[in-house]
Amino acid sequence: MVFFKARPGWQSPYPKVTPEGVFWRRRRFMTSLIGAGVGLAASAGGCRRSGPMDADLERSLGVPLPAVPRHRAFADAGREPTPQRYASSYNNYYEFGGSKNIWASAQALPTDPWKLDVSGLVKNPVSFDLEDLTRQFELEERIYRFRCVEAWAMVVPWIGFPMRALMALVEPTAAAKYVRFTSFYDPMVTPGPNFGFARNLPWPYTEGLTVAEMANELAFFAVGVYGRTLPKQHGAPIRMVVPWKYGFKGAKAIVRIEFVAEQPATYWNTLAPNEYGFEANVEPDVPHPRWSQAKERLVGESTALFTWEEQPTVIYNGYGEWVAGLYG
Ligand SMILES: Nc1nc2c(c(=O)[nH]1)N[C@H]1C(S)=C(S)[C@@H](COP(=O)(O)O)O[C@H]1N2
Ligand SMILES: [Mo]
Repeated sequence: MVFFKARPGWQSPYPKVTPEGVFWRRRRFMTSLIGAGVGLAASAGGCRRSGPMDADLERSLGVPLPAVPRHRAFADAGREPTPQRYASSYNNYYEFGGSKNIWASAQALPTDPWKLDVSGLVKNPVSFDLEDLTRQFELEERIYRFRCVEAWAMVVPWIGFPMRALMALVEPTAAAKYVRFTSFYDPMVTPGPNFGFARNLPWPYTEGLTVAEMANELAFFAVGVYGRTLPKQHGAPIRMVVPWKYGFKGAKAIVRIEFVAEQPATYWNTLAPNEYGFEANVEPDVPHPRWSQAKERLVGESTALFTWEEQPTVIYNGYGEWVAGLYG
């Protein structure tokens, strides 16, 4: 096993912390008062599995990928990878609803054929299909920590390629300062929590990085996970992974990447700018306006039993060695 240089707070147990995501819960509650009947009980905690994987869940997982090399620096996240039956059945994917239990409905996402357009301030705009992506970029595995802004966390063995490999191909011009990523959206397929207040959500889901962040060694595009192609609930066929930032920065099912001069509007930042900043780095000392970020709860067996295992949150999610220089 490869161990990193000691990073503060990689381990050690911790006591109880606040529950998550009141933003949505509060609104679901209000909707229920209006009598919209949206399956509240089911959405509050998501459907947990403690035993072997459910057959339907297993069918939702992708197809096995050929073995790929594991990136040496990211072979060990200091915690065990989260068992897939938990990671792939506890998701955030608001296009398919406001609960964590969207893995079955996400199977409606049409991923074949898929086109990813890269355009804007680049020398070589390009339109990829899925085969292009897996042919043109060397795939590797990286085991990354993952931290949602709602304070749940996991460890995920992604398969994909560094974002900067794509940048090298399209060659952003000097005028490019930001990058805007757009997720698949078709209201016929991805209705989202499409009721009441939620009719005016700023779809499609978009996210953004600075060009410097995208060029960082850590920034990654995942096309697989747990040795297989990406399941739809994780954002098939290609999603962003930026492990030093809160999970919402990692847009799923990317259809468009645009290099631009100004900071782009993004989904959560548009919806609630005081709660979801554009930068959104993991920072234990900067509380969300409605909860502390000092601790995080690990998804796993304990999720099933509703006795979340808690750990201290680490600055930049433990990846300061790579990214602290971006924010000096
Ligand atoms: N298109 C899209 N991307 C998204 C989301 C979403 O609702 N739609 N949710 C984000 C949030 S809040 C989190 S925590 C992660 C969850 O990723 P996972 O379900 O693969 O664990 O996806 C992010 N990417
Ligand atoms: Mo999240």
